[in-house]
Amino acid sequence: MTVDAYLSFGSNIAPRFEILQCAIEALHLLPDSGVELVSSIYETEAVSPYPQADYLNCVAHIKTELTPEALLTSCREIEFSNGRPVSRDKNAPRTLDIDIIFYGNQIINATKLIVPHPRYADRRFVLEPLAEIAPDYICPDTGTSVAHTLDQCTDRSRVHQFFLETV
Ligand code: PH2
Ligand code: MG
Ligand code: MG
Repeated sequence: MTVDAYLSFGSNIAPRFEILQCAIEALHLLPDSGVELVSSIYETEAVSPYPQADYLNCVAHIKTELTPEALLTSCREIEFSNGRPVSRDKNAPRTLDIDIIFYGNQIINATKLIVPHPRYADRRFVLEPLAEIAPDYICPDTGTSVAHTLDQCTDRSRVHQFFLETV
């Protein structure tokens, strides 16, 4: 069975841009999966209890035959091969974080994996790139569209499209 899954990528440790590029390249090598669309990259203010560097964030739409658990394992492998420490403080800066936002219309409440992501609707850094590539996608937990969820989002932290400076 092929499932549409949406993944969120974030990095706020240098070299942020190259790390996201590597992660998207690795995504193309996922077994039994294909990359459908990748959003623009956004520079975003860290949502954090204490100040930390701005993130780069993006979202990808894949079609996959991997189970949610296998997809999570593959995402962890991509995180680790991009320098993510095995354990660290929950709110610490990160070289690479990959979160499964949606896995088809499935609602998963396992110890290791909660999907839809428990905080996606409160995070502009997830919703802006998601709305760029999938505004009409129906969020399986609420039955409303991504565009509407973004419209209702009260997170006012800074999110804007990131362009590389050209010389
Ligand atoms: N990830 C977090 C916590 N805060 N803030 C931004 N802007 N972008 C993120 O990816 C992010 C965050 C936890 O995973
Ligand atoms: Mg995260
Ligand atoms: Mg994560």
